[in-house]
Amino acid sequence: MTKLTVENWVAETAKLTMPDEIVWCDGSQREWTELTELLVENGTLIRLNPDLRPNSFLARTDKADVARVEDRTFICSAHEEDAGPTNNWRDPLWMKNLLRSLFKGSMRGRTMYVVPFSMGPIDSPQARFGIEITDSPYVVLSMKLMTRVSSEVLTKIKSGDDWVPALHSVGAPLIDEVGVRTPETTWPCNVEKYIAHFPETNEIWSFGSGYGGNALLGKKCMSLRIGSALGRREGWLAEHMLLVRLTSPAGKDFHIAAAFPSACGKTNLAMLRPTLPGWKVSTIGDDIAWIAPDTNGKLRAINPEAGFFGVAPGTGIKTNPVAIETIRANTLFTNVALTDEGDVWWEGLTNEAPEHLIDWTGADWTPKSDTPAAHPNSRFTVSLEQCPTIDAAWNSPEGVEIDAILFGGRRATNVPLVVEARDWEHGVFMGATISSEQTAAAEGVVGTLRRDPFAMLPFCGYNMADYWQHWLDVGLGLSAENRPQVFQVNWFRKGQDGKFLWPGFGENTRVLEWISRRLDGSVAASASPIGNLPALSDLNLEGLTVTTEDLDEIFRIDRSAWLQETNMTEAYFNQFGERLPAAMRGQLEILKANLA
Ligand code: GTP
Ligand code: SPV
Ligand code: MN
Repeated sequence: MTKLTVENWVAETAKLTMPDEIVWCDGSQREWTELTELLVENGTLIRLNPDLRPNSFLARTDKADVARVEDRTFICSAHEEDAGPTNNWRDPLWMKNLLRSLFKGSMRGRTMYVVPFSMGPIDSPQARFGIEITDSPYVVLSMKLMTRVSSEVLTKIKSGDDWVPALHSVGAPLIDEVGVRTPETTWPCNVEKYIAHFPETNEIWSFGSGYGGNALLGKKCMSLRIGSALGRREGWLAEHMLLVRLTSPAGKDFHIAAAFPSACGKTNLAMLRPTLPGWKVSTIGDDIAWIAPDTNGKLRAINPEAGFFGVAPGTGIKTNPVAIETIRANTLFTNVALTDEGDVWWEGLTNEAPEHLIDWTGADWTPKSDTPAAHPNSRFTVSLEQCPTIDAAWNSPEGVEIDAILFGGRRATNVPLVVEARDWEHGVFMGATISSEQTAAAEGVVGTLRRDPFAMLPFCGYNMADYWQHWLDVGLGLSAENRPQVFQVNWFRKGQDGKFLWPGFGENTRVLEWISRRLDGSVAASASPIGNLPALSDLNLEGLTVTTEDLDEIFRIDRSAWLQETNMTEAYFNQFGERLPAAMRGQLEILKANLA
């Protein structure tokens, strides 16, 4: 089979989608200026007050295009079992046929942009290249912030490097089949949406949405769904994880990767400002990590992204001062509120809301309004370089060696603040059994508890049970002393009054400190049915105002509730049939026996 060339693919796609014009992008400042001016002119972007927020813009989406659409996300492998019971599956040929009919003429009257990008530093052995074709200038701008867009990528591809074709259309042609023009809207999209992945041929086709993970195809589509399938074939891991360096007062470094479901605290932990004196956290990534065994026999990770697509609500000076500084300028905001001074606002930015705002839908808003001013999934898009705590290694081709892996989620009950896995197998079991209360990051009912194994439920490009086996294999391929230690954390446990028991944010340093002491072996832990727990006296609680009753509650293990949870886990595991790794069933039996 001859390799698809970029030129052929672009020509074929143009023939199918029929744009007015083709523009090859290079991620330059000139391109940024041209496209922002274009979008300000047609009303898609509002330029924020340059005195308050230089070179920054606000986009308001269509009210029905505000989050990832998991129901409309498909894994198209030849065999349905290879997508597994947690993914929506379609036959690849069937899906391609359907997509061809949808993409036919879908760019009429529009410009088709060709965006060459690298996930990872271009010279990294772990980097992967992609080309996104899109008819959305908003997507082009976002890709510039989120990835490394460069014509150097085209040169690399021409010299033979692999690449992922990623095709995107908002599905809103400006001219119909008979040549009649329709007026442009500020957020073109289509009610019919398809986010389709072909993991066996490394292709992505996305139709109908202009929002986030649906449209910025380097992110979830390539770096996680296609990436995870690639990683399985090639012996590495593509993960929904933040990546940080924790430095102790003595100057010892620990590299930590952490998987929490969408809107469960990755960006916040990645930018944590420690409340304990002498400790330091520096940011490498906030959403995705690519992890591979290195020549030292350890796991080494890079952040394939170059920007943050962060949740705005809840981001304030008290909770995340580092983010506030990061977004001071050169930021693209989506679905936040606009102040009368021409700046942005969202719930949690300040304690008190301004007297008057324009909300995310474009309507007048006052503190008396009964809807939020910013959409709960409103976001900021900004380059990693602007982060004041950015780590020196963020752009290094080699990445960093991982010392610890954390799993977490939003759990009002049951799951303690921190618990350590007994060993790798137990750690994989912890990852596989994560459940979390649904957030606004995806369409669906907020607050319902759902399983989100490894925080990868919406992002695993193949059968989840095979993914667990792959995790077992990768870890067991390392020597015991080289395996990262695994922990489960939960910042979200609530008391009887419905309030969070743990202050979270910067105070999470206290948990990181205990973890680092477990890593260097300077503190003991006590065995419990669910794993190793800290002695309260080993947690540094100096200066913290949490009551002893609340602390007890944060660590309380309710055996009957846990037994109930094991029954749910069993039912959950059963859907994977024969493909469930024996080690996972074994771990479940151990847990049951421990609880009995
Ligand atoms: P995605 O970008 O969707 O993958 O989300 P994320 O995992 O990066 O989540 P993020 O850090 O943006 O946090 C989501 C929400 O959780 C925000 O509203 C935060 O304010 C809130 N949050 C983060 N950390 C904590 C914490 O330690 N305690 C509490 N109570 N809330 C937190
Ligand atoms: C998530 O939902 O996990 C995100 C936002 O990081 S999106 O890019 O839209 O997927
Ligand atoms: Mn995410």
